[in-house]
Amino acid sequence: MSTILINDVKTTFINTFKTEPILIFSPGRINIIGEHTDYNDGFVFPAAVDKGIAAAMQKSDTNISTAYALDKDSRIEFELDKLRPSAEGSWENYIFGVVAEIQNKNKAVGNFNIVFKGDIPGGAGMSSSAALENSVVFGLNELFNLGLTKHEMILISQKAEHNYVGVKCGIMDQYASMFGIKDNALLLDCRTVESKPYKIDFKDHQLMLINTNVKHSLSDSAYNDRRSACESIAELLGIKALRDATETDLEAIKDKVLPENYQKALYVIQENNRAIRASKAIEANDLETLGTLIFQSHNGLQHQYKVSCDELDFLVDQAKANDHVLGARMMGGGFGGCTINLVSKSEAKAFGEAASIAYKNEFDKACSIYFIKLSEGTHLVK
Ligand code: GAF
Repeated sequence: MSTILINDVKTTFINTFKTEPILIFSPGRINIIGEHTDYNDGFVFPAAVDKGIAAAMQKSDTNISTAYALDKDSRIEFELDKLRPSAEGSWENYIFGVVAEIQNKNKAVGNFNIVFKGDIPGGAGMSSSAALENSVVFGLNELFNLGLTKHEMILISQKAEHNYVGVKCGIMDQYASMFGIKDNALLLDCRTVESKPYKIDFKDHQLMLINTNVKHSLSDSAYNDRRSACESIAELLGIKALRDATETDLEAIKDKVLPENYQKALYVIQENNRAIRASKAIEANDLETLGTLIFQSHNGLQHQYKVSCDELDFLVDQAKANDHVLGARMMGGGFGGCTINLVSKSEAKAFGEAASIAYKNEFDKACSIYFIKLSEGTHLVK
């Protein structure tokens, strides 16, 4: 967690609202494997990181609430009884959505002020949105003694995303951001919404992210389309979610579904299995197998689920061509953002530099390298 971020939001809050705020840090996340499995009730393997959103919040004694996005230097005032979604893509939807979903649970939220700032670049696929939603619900729970459990809070954040942002996301991002444990990744069962922590110490290997610094448009609608394709195949199979299907089940209805949707469902079933196998590989300290599963995950996301893009594929190809990288894949919703790489510690810097040069030559733009630390979930900063 960056103390600079915390100090920035605190100072701005005090200068603007002339009162002492509570301070919250809410992290973004990585995901080792298990992509697009969460809304299929499947398994994912995320971890909270040391980058995220810092928020300063306090009750307001006026009839107006104010939200101040310090990164964008953008401020908005709003009335709590008149909340509705702003235009698509507006940052305030994350805040309005959380407040509205708390109200829907018949919990009384009073007026409040918030200043927030983050160090996850938008579109990186590291869940800056879940981090923001969680910071707001966590802060409001504190300020107004709402008595919400962390599980209730993440469901509020998820609904905010569904109903105010318009992305029918699963629960992975909100869960990882809220429940993160330092130095651990969480094997999360998205049906029970319970997780098992795995201490991550890859000895002479480490995880490294490379951000393509691109986010292709239409990613939200493509995401929602994928989700409904999965749901309709589950319905056809007569099961609650694709998590309950085997490849044999799917084979039996192959001629009843479009070939592209068959491939998508097959990807989900296989990826769910990969997430479980990856947890076993980590338990056995078998990094070769983990790396192979990670490469296979990308292959499925690229060719079967079709949520990758040229920039991501290029970076994964760079990883494949480098003997010091055991696995690499796109991470998050797709169509841009980061690759996650399992790379030898001694060669990580050199690989990052070589991939950056190659990327610049190919696309005439820069990628960014992040070395992350697995960190604690959403918390108050004293
Ligand atoms: C996005 C969503 F928000 C998650 O719920 C998850 O589906 C992910 O894409 C893909 O695994 O981050």
